[in-house]
Amino acid sequence: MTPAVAAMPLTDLHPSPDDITGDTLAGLSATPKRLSSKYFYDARGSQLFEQITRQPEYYLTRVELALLETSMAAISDAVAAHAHVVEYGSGSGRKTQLLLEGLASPVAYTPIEISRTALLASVERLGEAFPSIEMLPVCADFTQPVPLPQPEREPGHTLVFFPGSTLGNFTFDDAECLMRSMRATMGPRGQALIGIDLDKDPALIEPAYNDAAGITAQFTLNLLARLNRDVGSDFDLDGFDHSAVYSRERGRIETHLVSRRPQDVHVDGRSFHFDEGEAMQVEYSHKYTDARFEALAARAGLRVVQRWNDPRDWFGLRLLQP
Ligand code: AVJ
Repeated sequence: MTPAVAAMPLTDLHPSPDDITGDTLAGLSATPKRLSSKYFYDARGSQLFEQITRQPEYYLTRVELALLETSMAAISDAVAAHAHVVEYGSGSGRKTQLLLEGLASPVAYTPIEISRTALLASVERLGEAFPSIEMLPVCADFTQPVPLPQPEREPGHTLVFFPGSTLGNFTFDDAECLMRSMRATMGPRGQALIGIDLDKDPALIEPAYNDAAGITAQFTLNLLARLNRDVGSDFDLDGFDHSAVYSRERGRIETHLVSRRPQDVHVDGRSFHFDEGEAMQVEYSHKYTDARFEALAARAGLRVVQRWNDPRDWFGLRLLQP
């Protein structure tokens, strides 16, 4: 019996197989070909991502968790009490635990997460740890408009929590669009706490996306396994290589799946040809300078009111307001 989950009102807006098929066909028809990184996160993908966060080369999660811990008192001072915390792409909820512990009496917690398995597991754990905080899980693609559940108790304001440098997975234009929708979610008196990976020596960044144990390669290739299952495509997982390269010019890791030989892939009755060496774009992970991040926020109508960095300036937390 799992009463905590059974009692929880899950809002389920998980993308339909038709949505995923449509996105896949559009991406394979584009030049160069691309697939959306949001589909990395099925149950297995979320698990592999958790494994990535424990690889020695993947500094992001470790550094952000430590930064959250050391800056929590200051964050708590800067964030109004009785918040409704809304988290985009909550994953396992490890960072949420620290935030909900540190904030002054949050009223409700709404995680918006595309992986139903990861969502239910995290909210069950958090519900037990924080019995006085109302848990309002939403399974959804947070890039689409999401109707927010209303907490039973009136919150003081909304705090959008967007850690992990997940923002970095979006192009500048898409990130602006997403931050605009966050501004709408938080309202005129709301706030957002956003985690960003900072620009640094590529010799530190590239290994984080090319771990020696090969977990990131498995994570990238799992996208093809997931599509084979959910849209009935016939990608050969042995036919592609993971490639992640840092572009200094664009300030981002560019991840591709590179075709090892000439081959054809079939999706929904259509055929797509890959040349040997053809690279299909599957993920960006942008790294930010303060100037670049502030320009982005400004375009979305938000301003940075406080900033916290770890001692080496590898990772940052930014508090934003309309
Ligand atoms: C989801 C943004 C935290 O881009 O660093 C990790 C996803 N991809 N390794 C990132 C990811 C490859 C990750 N975030």
